[in-house]
Amino acid sequence: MRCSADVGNAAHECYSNPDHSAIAETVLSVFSKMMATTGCAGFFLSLTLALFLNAAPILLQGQTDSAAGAVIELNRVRSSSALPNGIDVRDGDARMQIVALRDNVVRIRVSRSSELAEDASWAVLKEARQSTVAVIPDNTPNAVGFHTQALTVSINRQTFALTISDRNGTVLQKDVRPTEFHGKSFRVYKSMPLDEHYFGLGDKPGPLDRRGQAFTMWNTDAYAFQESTDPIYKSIPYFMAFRSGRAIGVFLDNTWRTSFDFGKQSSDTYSFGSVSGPLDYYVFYGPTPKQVVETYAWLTGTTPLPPIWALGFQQSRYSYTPQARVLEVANRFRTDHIPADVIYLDIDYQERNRPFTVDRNRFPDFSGMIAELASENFHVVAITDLHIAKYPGHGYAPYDSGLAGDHFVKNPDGSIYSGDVWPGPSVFPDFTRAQTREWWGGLYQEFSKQGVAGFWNDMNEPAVFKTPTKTMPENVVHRIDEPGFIKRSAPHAEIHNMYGMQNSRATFDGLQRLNPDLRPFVLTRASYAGGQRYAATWTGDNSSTWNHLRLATPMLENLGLSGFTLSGADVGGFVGTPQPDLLTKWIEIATFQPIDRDHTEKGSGDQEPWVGGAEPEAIRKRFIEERYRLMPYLYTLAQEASRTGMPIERPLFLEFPDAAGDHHPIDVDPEAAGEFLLGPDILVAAPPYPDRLDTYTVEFPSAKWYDYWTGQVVPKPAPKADRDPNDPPSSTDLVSLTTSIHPEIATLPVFVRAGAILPIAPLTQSTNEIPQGPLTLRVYLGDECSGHLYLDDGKTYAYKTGASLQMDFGCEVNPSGLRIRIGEHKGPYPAWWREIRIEIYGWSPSKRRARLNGGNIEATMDVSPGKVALTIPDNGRGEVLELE
Ligand code: MIG
Repeated sequence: MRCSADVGNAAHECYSNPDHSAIAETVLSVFSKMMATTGCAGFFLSLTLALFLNAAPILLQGQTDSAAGAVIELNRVRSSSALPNGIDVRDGDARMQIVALRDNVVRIRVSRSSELAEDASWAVLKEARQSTVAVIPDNTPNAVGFHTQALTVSINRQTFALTISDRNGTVLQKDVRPTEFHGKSFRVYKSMPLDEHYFGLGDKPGPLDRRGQAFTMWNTDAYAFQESTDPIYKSIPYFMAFRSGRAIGVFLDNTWRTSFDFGKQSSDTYSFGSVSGPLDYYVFYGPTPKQVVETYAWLTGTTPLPPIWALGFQQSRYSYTPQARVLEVANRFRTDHIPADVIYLDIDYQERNRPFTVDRNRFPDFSGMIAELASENFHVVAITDLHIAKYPGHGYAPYDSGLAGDHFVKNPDGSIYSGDVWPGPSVFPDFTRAQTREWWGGLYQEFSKQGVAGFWNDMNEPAVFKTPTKTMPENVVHRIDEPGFIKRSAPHAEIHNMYGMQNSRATFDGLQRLNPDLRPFVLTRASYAGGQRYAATWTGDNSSTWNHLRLATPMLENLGLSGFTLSGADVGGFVGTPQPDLLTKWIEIATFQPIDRDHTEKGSGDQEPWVGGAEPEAIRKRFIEERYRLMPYLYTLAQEASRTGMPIERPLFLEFPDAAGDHHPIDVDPEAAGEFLLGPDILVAAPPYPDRLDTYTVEFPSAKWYDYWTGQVVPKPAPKADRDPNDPPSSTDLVSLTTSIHPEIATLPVFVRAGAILPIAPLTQSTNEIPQGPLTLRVYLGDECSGHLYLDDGKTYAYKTGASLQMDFGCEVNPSGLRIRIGEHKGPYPAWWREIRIEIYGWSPSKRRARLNGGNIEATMDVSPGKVALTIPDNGRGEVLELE
């Protein structure tokens, strides 16, 4: 085994470990590592595969399930029965049940035995799982199946191959090999068309498109992860396949160690499988990628509307201490007039790293400090790791009450499992018990009373020190005691990937109980599909390198497509100290990303926006200010995300699936690398390699865009004179607009879609401040235009009972001029403005005449090349402004 030292070590360990399932898992993990290791000779992979296929059943012997060890393939339909909402098909004991939840959503459950696995899920909402739609059975000599209004599902009688097509017969997904079970493990193989692209799987590093790579889902503390590191912190076994303008979603709802291969093992096949647990997956059809995003949100939920301060600038480090330093950093933002909303307390505020304690030496007046920060409009987010110090007999309440309530996970012999983490020997809450989550939530009472605004759940993979697996043994016993689930115990191997999700759920629910009026803010590192319902997330311990700045964009885009709409990467990088230019560029780009949090590790140099002198500080300040001006737009996006699951940061193909003539996702073009969208309207065209000073080309996903900073229309490029009509078209020939950028440290190219209306606020230093002055609407003329605004108190749940304000905006150009419609104030929440300043780009008046609601007005039109501006009153009843 020369391929990888890792593999050798793991194999060595597995033979000295007497636990059978652990051995099988290690073999599988070796297998998936092999699959993920580049540079391995293909023959060696197949050798390992063969080895695995033969070895696994033997290694699995001794498990209680009688089917363990058996190799089962589903390769012939022996019987089938139609269901009102689907079909049940058998091959011997093996069984496949497919039901339609909606016309465009099917759920596929396969079992080696006639019993299907328990119908319960940590990810998929009950209402979605229980939703049904009537289907029409199809029965031909070759196939059995059914169709809905949107999909045809057919299973070949001779081969058991499942094909899902749209109603025009376009194949969306197709088995290429029989589904197989080896003992408890299974794998499903689908055909992989040449022009299909794969997105999602959370924030796994690497290119946006997952094609050509293989991935393992096993939540891992991946300090200093790199572009090829897999797995990292989260497991989101969900992807979107996009081909020729059509998208499907595929979600494998299995919390065990799962793996996905997009053509790495075999270039015409993608596959997914697990070491154990149910074969239970959902396939859903768009056709647009947005519809797929919405359906995934229907299945697994959305990120709830966050407090607005979570969208402000956040400053963190490992760790700000003592108390005076925390205040000093916060004060510097105010004296330098750099807007900011949040400051973080990392583990060193605690006494000996014991969660839910405060080190009184370093923080002599903790609640006084919180109050002082609050008076300066700073919100404090405190870390509360899940590991509870094993510290009996000292009145450490989290340990004492957890022990009394039997809240900790156990070893197979019934003793409490203990592992070493920051506090030293620690015990771990059994978050899959509803009562344990309730107990955990109660631990926040004191901090919550003191006014700590948000909480940070780190290390919840869970990370454990002094063990080669970096986590707890896979046979540690968890208990599932949960409405909707059969009460039972479960090995860590089953719980591991959603342990962090349940940790953040316990935190979120607990905070809601403690403060029913306030929206909690929880930041989690580990999670599973559906975890977006409880927490925002960040991408973990990245590095202060230009390459990591580049990597953050596809990571956040894929997280967004995977349900996590509120996410960020440590700005400036966690590991190491960024050069001033790197920090500057990172702050520029992160200005347009959902969570904007500067964070760094212990021992690194300072990384606040002022580091490096007045010149870089001024640039960074300018960008952070821009984020605050954009707050109405950002918050409106967060509200949209909470309703529909639409990400805040979006790949181009999500908004423009047909951007290229051949309908490929233009994000994969080298000319679009580095680009992303903030919402539907703002295109950030960061350099593909942000450290390079070479001129680069920006490819636009549609024909007309404006420069965000100047308001000027992006000029059409001159046709290429040297273009030989016989040359095959390059990717940039397939799109209608490109531009050339000379990168500079002080600037970031940002563009606005023609037809957008952006709501902009006067600058504030924190989201607590009420903006003073008019709301600005920037109208970027297109064939038509529209925009939307959502506003509420930014903190409470009053919006749920109607206390919000929504407005729609529109415009039309007609022969006599331009007509701008400002919608009425929908909802009673009071606007902070009395006037609206309208800035129109891409239009010039002929008569400089303005009429408001049919009457002439006196407003002065401020006319400059390409821009017209005027201010009008907004009484909330809706306005029509006509300009000539
Ligand atoms: O083992 O709390 O990813 O953001 O600063 C390191 C200290 C523990 C890892 C987190 C990082 C945090 C750090 N934590």
